[in-house]
Amino acid sequence: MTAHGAVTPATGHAQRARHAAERFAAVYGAAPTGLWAAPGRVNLIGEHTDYNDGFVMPLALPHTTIAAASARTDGVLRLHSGGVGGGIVELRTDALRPAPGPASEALERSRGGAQRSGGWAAYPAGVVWAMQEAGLSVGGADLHFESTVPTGAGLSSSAALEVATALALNDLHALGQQSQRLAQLAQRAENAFVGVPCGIMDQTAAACCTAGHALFLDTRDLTRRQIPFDLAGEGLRLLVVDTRVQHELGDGAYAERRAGCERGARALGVRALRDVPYAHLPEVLVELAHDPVVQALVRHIVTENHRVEEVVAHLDAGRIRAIGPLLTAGHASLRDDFAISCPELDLAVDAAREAGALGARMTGGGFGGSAIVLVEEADATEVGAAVTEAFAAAGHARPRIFEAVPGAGAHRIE
Ligand code: GAF
Repeated sequence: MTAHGAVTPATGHAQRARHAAERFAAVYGAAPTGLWAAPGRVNLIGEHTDYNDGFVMPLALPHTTIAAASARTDGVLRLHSGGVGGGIVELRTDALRPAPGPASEALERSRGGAQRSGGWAAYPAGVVWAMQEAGLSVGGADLHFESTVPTGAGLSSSAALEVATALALNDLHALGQQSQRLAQLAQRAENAFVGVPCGIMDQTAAACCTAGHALFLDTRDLTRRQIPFDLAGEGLRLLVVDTRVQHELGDGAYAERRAGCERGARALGVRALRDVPYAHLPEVLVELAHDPVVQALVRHIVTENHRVEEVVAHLDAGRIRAIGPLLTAGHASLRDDFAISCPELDLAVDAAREAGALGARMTGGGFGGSAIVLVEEADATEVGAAVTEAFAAAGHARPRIFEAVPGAGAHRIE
């Protein structure tokens, strides 16, 4: 892929860890107690189903956020990022307060306006707040972050930051929480402290994925199954096309879709849209004919849950190639019914398909961000080139294209 699209370097983990430790020492004046990493993700199938109690199937990227950290016992939380300028953000753990509105406002309020910084620090600060709210004692910490997860690309850089923080604090303060519980605390931080009404998929992916697998998650009861996803062994590649159209979950459109789904569930008298059987979809759509917007949202969620189940069945039977058309159908549903695609995502999918991809779809929250493309290994370079050329011809910024190899979930590095 090097000839046609920039490949984001996701390798050099040991080198990055060493660098993070050195930067921590330079910032805080002593070596960190440990280093933890949490990955970004792509979602193979099951989009916007996680706040409808439905099914999702993310896989971890090799791109990670590394947290170098040491415990403190004086109630002080210090945060520093290698990727964002602005120095150390210093907060008191007992003064953290959730607030509605954008992350930066919540953070500003929680620290009494003492220092200014971007909104990024609200994510780790929110994790500390969520842990304390859950009765866990976090006496303070010094944290330094380094990340290779692209931001604003729909690849869950926020969840990687939250989960790296959660895992570091869990170990440093011996909190004894399991990975799924850490994911829930991270989601709570994002929902209540940062103010983004996301589901549980991204944090669970960051905390619980395993290398070589896609994670089949039932977001209602949080049962998980690791499904082998050996692309290389099958002679396949999964490409990620970052359109460079920045996506932003906090801008209202995500919350609007979520509210629409909840309206649909209420109208149908079910707890969540997950409870609408696929077989009943025709009658359900007639019942919702008076509200075409909600009708389309419901159609997406019900068919998408069904697509996840079909993908699982194919993967269980060893038919990886057969999932291609389901990915493409998922994109059409997100574009036409859920209305969260954009011209760049549609072009990435169409150009990849025309160049011979087995299937392609947008991944993540939508309104920009990234697409995934399932392709024969032998066609990968050509398909990547076709997408890049189509973007150039349409006058779009050059996309960043790289390969997704299912990586490990959050773990301690040393
Ligand atoms: C974003 C959210 F954070 C997830 O919870 C999920 O809803 C996803 O969009 C759409 O599937 O990544």
